[in-house]
Amino acid sequence: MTHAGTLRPVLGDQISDGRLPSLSDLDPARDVVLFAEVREEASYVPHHRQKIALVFAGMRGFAERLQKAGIPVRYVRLDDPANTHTLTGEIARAVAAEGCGRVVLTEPGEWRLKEAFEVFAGDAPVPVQIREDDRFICSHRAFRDWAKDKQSLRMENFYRHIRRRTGLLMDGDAPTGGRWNFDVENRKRLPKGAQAPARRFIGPNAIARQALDDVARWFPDGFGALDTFSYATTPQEAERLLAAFLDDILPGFGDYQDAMAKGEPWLWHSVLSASINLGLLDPLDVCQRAEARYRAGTAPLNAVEGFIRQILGWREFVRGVYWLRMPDYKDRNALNANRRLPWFYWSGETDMACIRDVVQITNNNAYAHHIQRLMVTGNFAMLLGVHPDAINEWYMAVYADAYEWVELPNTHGMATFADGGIVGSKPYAAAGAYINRMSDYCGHCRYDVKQRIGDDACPFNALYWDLLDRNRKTLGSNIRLAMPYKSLGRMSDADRKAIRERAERWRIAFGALPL
Ligand code: FAD
Ligand code: DLZ
Ligand code: SF4
Repeated sequence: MTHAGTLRPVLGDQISDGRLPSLSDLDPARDVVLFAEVREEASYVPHHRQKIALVFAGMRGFAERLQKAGIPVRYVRLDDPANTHTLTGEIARAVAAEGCGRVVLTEPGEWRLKEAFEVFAGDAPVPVQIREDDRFICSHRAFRDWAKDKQSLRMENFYRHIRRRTGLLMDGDAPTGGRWNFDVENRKRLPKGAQAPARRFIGPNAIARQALDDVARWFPDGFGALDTFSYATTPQEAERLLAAFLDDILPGFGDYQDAMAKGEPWLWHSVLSASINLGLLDPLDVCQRAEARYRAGTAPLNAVEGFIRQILGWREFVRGVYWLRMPDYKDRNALNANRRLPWFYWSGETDMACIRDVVQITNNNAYAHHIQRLMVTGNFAMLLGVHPDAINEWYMAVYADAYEWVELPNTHGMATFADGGIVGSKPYAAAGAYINRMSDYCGHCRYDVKQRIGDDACPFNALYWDLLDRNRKTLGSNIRLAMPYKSLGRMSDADRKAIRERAERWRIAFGALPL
C-alpha cells in the first residue's frame, strides 16, 4: 500500500504522450499508471499478429517513457502468472495492490469495453471516473448537436460543417478553391507502367522486436506474417512516417485514390491509420500539416482536400455515427445476410486474382487500402450474403488499424449495407467490370470478367445481379440503383433463373453456406 492516490489505466490504443485526458492531472508523487496485456483483448477476435505486436510495443514503449519521466508505472505482461486476463480484473487487482483511492481512465473506443467499465464502476470499492476521449476533432456532444435535426446523416454535410468549424481549407466563409470536394478528380485508373512511389518505412525498434518475438511465441498459430512489420510504435517514429508521407506521397494522393494494382499494397495511400488510431499522431495536426503543404505550394489542392476529407470527414463522421447509433447499430442486417465467410478470406487460396491479392497483402502487412477493403473483400462478402457478424469479425481481426468505433460503420455502413443506409445512401455493390476498370487484376485471373454465367465467368457477375434480384424489396426503390434495376428488368425470366442458380453454385463452391 504505497500509493493513496489515483490509479490511471491506459488502454492499448491510448498511446498519446502528453495528450491523454486521464493523465492530464497526474500526480507523480501519489498516482500509478496501469498498463495490462490481457488475453481478453488479445483474443476477442483472432487479431493479426502484427496488430497484437503493435499494441504491446506501443504500451511497453509508453510505459518506459513515463517511468523515465519519474512516473510510477505498474505494467502487467501477458505471461504474468497472476494476470486475470481482463482489463477490469487488472484494474481491480491494481487498486487493491497499490492501495489507490480512485480510478481515472479515458473512455475506450468500443461499446463492449464501455459497458464493462460502467458495470465495474458501479461495483468498484473506489470511485471510478471515465473521461471523454478528446483525441478527436469532433466531441460526442458536437456530433449529436449536428445530427439532431438531420433526417439522414451524410458525410458530405458533416464534412462541410466541420470544415467551417475548424477553418481547415477555408478562405473566409468559402471553401478554398471554390469547391468543397475534388473527388471527381480522384478516380483515375492507374496508367500502364505507372510506378507507385518508393516508401520510407521503418524497421522495428528494440521494444517492437521484443514484442514481435513474444507474439510469435504466444500466438504460434495466429493469422498474419510477423517479419514484414514496419509500423511506428513511438510518437517519434510516427512523426517520421508522417513527414515522409507529406514529402514523398501527398502530392500524388488524390489522383489514384480509387486505383488498385496487383502486388502494390500502398500506391499513394498514407498508411497512417494505425498510427493515428493508436494515438501516436493527432488527427487535427495531421490535417493542418497537410493544409500547410498546399499553402506552401508543394502539394496540389485535389490531393490535400482528398486527404483531409478522409480524416476530418470520414474518420470523424464514422466515429460520430458509431457512438450515436450503438448498441443496436451492431445488430442491423438490412439485407438478411446469413452465410458463412469463405475460408479463403483467411488462407488466400482462391483462383480469384483480386481476392487472392488483397488477402495476401492483408496477411503480409495487416493493411489493405480503402478500395481493396471496400470493393474487393467487402463487396464480395456482401454479394455472397455473408452474415454481418462474420464480416465484422474478419475486419476487426485482420487490420492493424481496426477498432470497433471505426471498423463497424465502415463494414456495416459502407461495405455491406447491413445498416440499411445510415452511413451510405446505397450499397457499394459492383460486378467484375468495376474491378476491371480500376485495376489490373482481371488480366491475371483465371476467370473471365466479361462472362456472367459459365464456369469460367467472373463470380462477382452472377452474384451481383443475384444480390439485386434477391433484395428487390429493400433496394428496388432506391433512386441511386435505378439504372441497374432497369437492366435487371430487361432480363428474361430464364436469364434471371440462370443467374440465381449460378450464384447459388458459387456460394456452395466457396463454402458460403447458410449459418
Ligand atoms: P489513406 O487512404 O491514406 O487515408 C488517410 C486517412 O484517412 C487514414 O489514415 C484514416 O485515418 C482516414 N480514413 C480514410 N478513410 C476512412 C474511413 N472510411 N473511415 C475512417 N477513417 C478513414 N479504417 C480504420 O482506421 N480502421 C478500420 O478498422 C477500418 N476498417 C474498414 C473496413 C472497411 C470494410 C472499409 C471499406 C474501410 C475501413 N477503414 C478502416 C477505412 C479505410 O479503409 C482505412 O482507414 C484506410 O484504408 C487506412 O489506410 P491509409 O492510412 O493508407 O488511408
Ligand atoms: C487491441 C488490443 C490488444 C490486442 N490487446 C490489448 C491489451 O492487451 N491491453 C489493452 O489495454 N488493450 C489492448 N488492445 C486495445 C483494446 O482492445 C482497445 O482499447 C479497445 O479496442 C478499445 O478501442
Ligand atoms: Fe476478380 Fe472477377 Fe477480375 Fe477475377 S475476373 S480478378 S474474380 S473481378
